[in-house]
Amino acid sequence: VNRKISIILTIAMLLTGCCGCAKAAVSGQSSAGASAQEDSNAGYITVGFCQVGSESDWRIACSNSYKEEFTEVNGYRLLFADGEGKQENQIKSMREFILQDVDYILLDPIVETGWDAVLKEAKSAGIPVIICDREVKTEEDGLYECWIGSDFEKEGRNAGKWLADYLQSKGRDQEKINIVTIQGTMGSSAQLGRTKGFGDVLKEHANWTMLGQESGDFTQAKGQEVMEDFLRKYHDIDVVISENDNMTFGAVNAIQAAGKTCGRNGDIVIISFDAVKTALQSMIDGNINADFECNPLLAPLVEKDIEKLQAGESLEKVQYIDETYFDDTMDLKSLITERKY
Ligand code: GYE
Repeated sequence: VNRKISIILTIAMLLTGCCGCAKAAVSGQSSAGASAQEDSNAGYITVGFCQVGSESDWRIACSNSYKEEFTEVNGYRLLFADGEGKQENQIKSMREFILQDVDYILLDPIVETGWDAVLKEAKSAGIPVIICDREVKTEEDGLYECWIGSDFEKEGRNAGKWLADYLQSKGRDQEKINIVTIQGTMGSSAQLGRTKGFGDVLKEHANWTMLGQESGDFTQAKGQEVMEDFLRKYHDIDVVISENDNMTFGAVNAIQAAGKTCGRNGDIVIISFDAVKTALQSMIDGNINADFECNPLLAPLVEKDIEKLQAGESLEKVQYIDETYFDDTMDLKSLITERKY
């Protein structure tokens, strides 16, 4: 059976590979095809967006933000490429966008490294690239116009500071505190920054111990598995740092299934990141103690940057967006009704 499946997969891969080549050949060589495409795009700004995937509520809100902003009514044609969590898919769609000669490429990079070659290709094709949400680390400067997103390290630091204040308010600041971290996708800016920021505060507290750090890849299912593993290995967990809300939902399930409690008045303190509506509702329900906001509604800001580039203006190379945090001492009910994500 396995052999049959692998034959089918190989055939499927060959077929998709061939379709990819055929498509590339059409948009790259057939001048008739290219000009037909240009005509249909006339008057619109074409934007190719390389999205990470659909791993979390945050990500869905982020994708919707682009689909709502880059509409024909607003003067855009949006080409949306879902990377399905794989950098190679994102690189492939960037190359397709280059061949299609889009006006702009927007890249939300899954991980920070490995982009130099394709960014150079976009640059030599004269296509400006805007990096959004997660960051890239390139060997050379000037391979993209700007980066716009969250200060992940600050989010992690703020989570650490919040924990210190919280423990103090409970008279537990001298107690031995055991912590575990469910990390996001390894090598992504959101994981690197949040781990580093919290880790810096951890170093300042000799009575805090990091028992374990494992990746739950930003999904609920994997977050749950990682938490189950932690609960098997460690019997005295005081705090869970979960690097996004969906992994937190999984962690809460695992904790409850193990017969333990978490959140307000619970055995385990839960600190999360993103602060999507469902997580704030879970905080109201008493399962999460604090949540550090990460704003997914980036598209309107990216659109402003494109307007500036269109007008020949220059951009700030690094653009942070404002963010806050929520904890279970706040009145969240009214906030939830107004919140867009
Ligand atoms: O925290 C997580 C998502 O890159 C900030 O990716 C984003 C992160 C977000 O899957 O939920």
